[in-house]
Amino acid sequence: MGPQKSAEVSRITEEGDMMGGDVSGDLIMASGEKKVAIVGGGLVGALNACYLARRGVQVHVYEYRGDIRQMEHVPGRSINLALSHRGRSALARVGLEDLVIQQHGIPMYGRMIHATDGRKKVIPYGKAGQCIYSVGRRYLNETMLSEAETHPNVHLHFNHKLLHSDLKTGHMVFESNGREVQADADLILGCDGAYSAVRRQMMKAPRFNYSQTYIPHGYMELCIPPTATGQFAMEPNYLHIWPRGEFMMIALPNQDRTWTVTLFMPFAVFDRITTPDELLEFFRENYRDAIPLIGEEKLIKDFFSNRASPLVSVKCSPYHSPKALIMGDAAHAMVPFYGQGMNAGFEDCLLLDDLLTKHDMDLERVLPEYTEVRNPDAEAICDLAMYNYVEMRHLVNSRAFLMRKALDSFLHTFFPNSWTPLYSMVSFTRVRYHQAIAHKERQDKIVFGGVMTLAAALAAGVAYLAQRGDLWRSATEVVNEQARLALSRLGL
Ligand code: FAD
Ligand code: EGO
Repeated sequence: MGPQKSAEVSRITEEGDMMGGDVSGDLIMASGEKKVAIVGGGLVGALNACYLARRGVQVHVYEYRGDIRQMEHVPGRSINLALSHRGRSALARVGLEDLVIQQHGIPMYGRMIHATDGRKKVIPYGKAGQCIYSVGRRYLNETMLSEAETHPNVHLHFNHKLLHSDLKTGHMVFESNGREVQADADLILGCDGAYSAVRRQMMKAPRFNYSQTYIPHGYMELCIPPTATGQFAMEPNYLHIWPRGEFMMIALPNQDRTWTVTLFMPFAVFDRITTPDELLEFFRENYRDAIPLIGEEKLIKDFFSNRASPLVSVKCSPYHSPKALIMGDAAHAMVPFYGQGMNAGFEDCLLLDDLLTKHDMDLERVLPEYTEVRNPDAEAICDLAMYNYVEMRHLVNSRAFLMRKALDSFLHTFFPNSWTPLYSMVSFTRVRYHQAIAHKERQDKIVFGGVMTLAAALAAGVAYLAQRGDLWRSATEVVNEQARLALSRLGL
């Protein structure tokens, strides 16, 4: 039996032990002899290991890569991410929130919008002090792996690539350093990312729904170094956005006072930029103020030594097989235009933990309920992310972007209890994603209703004034006067 960290955990395992004798279903993971295999030791797999460790089961994590804690350079995906309320809540339950937020995270209190002419404007997120955090992917992953490893019932197997699996028996075949390694588990948690091998196996089962979409945009990460005096080159406590319609660029701050800049563009546009001159020309036109921050030489060097990466959105269901469950990107990869992929994956871990408690680890109940509860929310956030991708491309300049966000925050300050921007509901609450969409649709109806009511009131007013001839005359005089003034201002 593994260590028991809290009263809550020991209660669960004790109940499990008591039940172990008289409940026959072998999918009840009552004792410490039961084995959970986590495929993938990325963000969601590592957090899941922390969660499962506390239940006293044997946890085996199989990760394709080597141990990132021993690596000098970690190849792969985005360097930093925006961590918001859902992700924080999930870290908090395993005692990691402070380590990540206080020791490492950089608060971002709003977006700083960069116009083409270099002017900048801030629009705060939600209420004063509300913020999201920029965190390093590597720091986060290493912190969770190290926490998981403090439990003697957790075993990390690096350089293990899942090749084959049988999701009915729990049998797995890995490739490790050129050798084939076999393993068995009572439960396989597929946390192996957007190109999941566990999901590929699930797809072979009948009645499995699957859809994937590659968007025309790819992304490339660039870097803004610290200034000569070692400071942040831009105001650090904001998420910087350069909205340019088809070309979007954002920057998030890092602990070492650098910025990770992410450029989103259609692959076709990336492909058109083939020489340093073309690149500088493109930046002068769209991101002039970023050139001195990155540095011309560094911009050229980084752009041409990098290549754009694709962005994929994946929806599927169900998430479970008799002995397996897919979580995180494996179940719901999304385009990154809401900053929620990791947050949603972390919230997955919270839900699984809740259901394991609710059903005393009876997997025959937990797994179907997990699919039933999570699927509508996962698909909702995939949709929201895709919707933002479409909407942000339509906001061709920073003015349009500012207007949209300013209207939302204006309504929020005047009606703090009845008007919550969708971005706030997604980022600062744990309102279920599909309910956040429903709430927004209700709000839109109210606003539309409000506009219509106002129009009706105006029409009624006009009709009333029309009846009272004298008032009508004075009213038309005022209108005429205003019209003359407006025309004279326009020089007509
Ligand atoms: P991954 O992090 O991909 O981990 C999967 C792991 O499984 C990897 O370690 C991999 O090596 C391993 N693996 C794969 N195949 C196998 C195999 N066959 N056998 C064994 N191991 C295997 N989310 C946010 O919340 N906020 C953001 O600001 C944000 N920004 C993003 C920006 C970009 C450009 C992108 C692309 C994504 C962003 N995301 C963001 C989303 C976030 O990166 C993902 O949602 C998150 O990484 C998902 O975690 P995961 O553990 O499910 O998958
Ligand atoms: C009108 C204006 C409608 C990720 C703006 C919708 C996303 C969308 C990629 C930001 C913030 C964390 C992000 C806002 C919108 C991260 C995010 C947003 C990007 C791009 C991102 C916002 C990493 C969309 N949050 N967000 O409201 O500030 O609004 F710009 Cl390209």
